[in-house]
Amino acid sequence: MLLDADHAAGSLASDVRRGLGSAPRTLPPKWLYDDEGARLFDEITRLPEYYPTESERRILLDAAADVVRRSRATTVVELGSGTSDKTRVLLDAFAAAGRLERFVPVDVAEETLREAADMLATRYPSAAIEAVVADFTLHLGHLAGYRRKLVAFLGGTIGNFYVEERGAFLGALADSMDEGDELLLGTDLVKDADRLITAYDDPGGVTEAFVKNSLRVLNRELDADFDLDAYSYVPFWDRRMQRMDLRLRAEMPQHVRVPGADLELDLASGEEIRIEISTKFTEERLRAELGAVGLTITGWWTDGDYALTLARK
Ligand code: AVJ
Repeated sequence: MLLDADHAAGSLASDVRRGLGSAPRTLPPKWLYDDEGARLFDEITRLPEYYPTESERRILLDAAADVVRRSRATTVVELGSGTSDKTRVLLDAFAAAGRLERFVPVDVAEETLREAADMLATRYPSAAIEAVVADFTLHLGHLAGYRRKLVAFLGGTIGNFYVEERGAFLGALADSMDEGDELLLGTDLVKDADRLITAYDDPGGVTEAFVKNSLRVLNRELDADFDLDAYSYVPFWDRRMQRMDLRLRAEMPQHVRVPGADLELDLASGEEIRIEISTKFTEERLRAELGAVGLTITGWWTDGDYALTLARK
């Protein structure tokens, strides 16, 4: 199942029309990850202030053998696999137990996926590597064909969904699972607001550049004329919703043309566009949300900052 460039461009235009044309103005975060965005995010993961990547890596190293012991899966599916860097720890553990029959990395970035698939085929010669180019927010149904699977969704990406999207996503994911199939989910945890804000507002401004790059994507892909210097970066902790809320604020009135989305915008001085949210979880909330779609927690590993959850249908 391959997505072509037109499909991607079409959904950018409609996402932008829907998101920027509504109040409050928003933009779906998946459009943050063009080549430059992916490079900036990679830089974020190496910032000392941004703890989640390193936390998850350490937890996974610690827990991988345990995950395999508790799991019944012989197929591992990874949503948003990218280079499958961290996943190798998990795959190594499955392979060491003689349980890795198949690995299915799913990602929108076709080139990255091809390179990863070649590397993985060499590393796990006895496993079938079946890369799928797909937007996992739209095409979960395809996964239903895989039996005895563990679906890994790492990196805390689930935190980017709005609460109703998250419910729909988890519901669709559970629908694609058989009885006994499992989910391995990486989530960042609720913690002290200062640490959260620092993680999303590094002094070197890498996160700000990453968030502002979204406007550059619109300028390039949709011929928009956003003046990046007219916006300031406004990250804050939304205590009620338990999420980081990352916005850009127009510091003076802006008239913006977005011909590729057939849209013109008038932003008032001080008006904000929400670019990304990053929801933080508690064990209770995860238990409730997973339980609501028929998934039961069977494993929980944490360093207090970040958690890996294993859940079974
Ligand atoms: C890749 C979605 C997990 O929410 O922490 C990092 C993205 N945005 N800094 C996150 C991100 C700004 C990141 N995720």
